[in-house]
Amino acid sequence: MQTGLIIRSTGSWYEVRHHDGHIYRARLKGKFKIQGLKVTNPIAVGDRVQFELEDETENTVVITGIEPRENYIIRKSVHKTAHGHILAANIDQAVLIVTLAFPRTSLGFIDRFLVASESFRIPTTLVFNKADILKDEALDYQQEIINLYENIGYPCLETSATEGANVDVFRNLLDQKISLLSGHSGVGKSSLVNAVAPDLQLRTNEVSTFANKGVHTTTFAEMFEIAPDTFIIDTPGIKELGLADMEKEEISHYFPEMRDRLNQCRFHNCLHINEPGCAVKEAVNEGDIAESRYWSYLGMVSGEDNRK
Ligand SMILES: Nc1nc2c(ncn2[C@@H]2O[C@H](COP(=O)(O)OP(=O)(O)OP(=O)(O)O)[C@@H](O)[C@H]2O)c(=O)[nH]1
Ligand SMILES: [Mg+2]
Ligand SMILES: [Zn+2]
Repeated sequence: MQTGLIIRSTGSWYEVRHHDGHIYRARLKGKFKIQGLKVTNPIAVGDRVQFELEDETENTVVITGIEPRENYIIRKSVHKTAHGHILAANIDQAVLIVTLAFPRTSLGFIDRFLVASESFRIPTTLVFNKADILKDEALDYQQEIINLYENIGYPCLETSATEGANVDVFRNLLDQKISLLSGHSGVGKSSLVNAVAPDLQLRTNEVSTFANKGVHTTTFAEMFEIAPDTFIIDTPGIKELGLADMEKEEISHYFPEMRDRLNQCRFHNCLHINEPGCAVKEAVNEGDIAESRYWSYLGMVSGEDNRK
């Protein structure tokens, strides 16, 4: 028996990477069910599996078992609503690439992403790219935003892919990890990856073209090894992560600065909207919770779709 990492999935076939780097085509052995989780796909990209060699000349193996997952991103299945679809598993971190201009990433979008990654228990770093095109005031504003998120506990990094600024820090951030790379189209995801892994150039461009064709992208994630044991998942369908069936009461638990104050609210089921004795609202009034974060929160509680 051998063990490996699922790096690609097409639904019926998988690609599994053995520790020595060899990649096999893999399929599941007969009936394969994971206890207690209603999903349409039992195995996803990022899963660590056990397998047995099936046919050496054909390079095929049979997956016989799966290791417990540290985390996973799940979506409601398009076909069976009672089931979920696992997009990726065992993600060490999410890296959200943003630009405050050209194109503008809104704070609402950042906050939605952070709430989703909190809910999936995936630590997240914010990368502010295109630092080279920001002038004085815009740079000051960016610094304010960075302070805001660092105070909450999210590491932030300013980069310029074109000028090579902090590209080495970005490389270290990814080193020996499985990272979910996300961000709006045009923020510079491919440029940053190409800056740290020039050999991969062609491949990342291919990802983009593939992505633009749509259809399969939301369903099947792909993982790229950009350096030894360093993987990125660059799958357009999971850029937004989504707030999978979150209850209203749950949302503030995924704002760390609100979570810290929840037990100080007068009512245990406080939604922090207009209840008396609300510690969250008080903190907003005192300036201890950023107004922009509170606005994002209200938008999410009211079910507003803020994907811009
Ligand atoms: N000035 C400046 N331009 C950048 C920087 N990074 C990327 N760009 C430019 O921004 C444009 C988009 O970059 P991409 O790397 O293709 O963006 P992407 O996030 O991969 O976009 P999608 O693949 O569509 O999701 C390209 O013209 C890049 O040259 C940067 O740091 N500074
Ligand atoms: Mg790209
Ligand atoms: Zn409250």
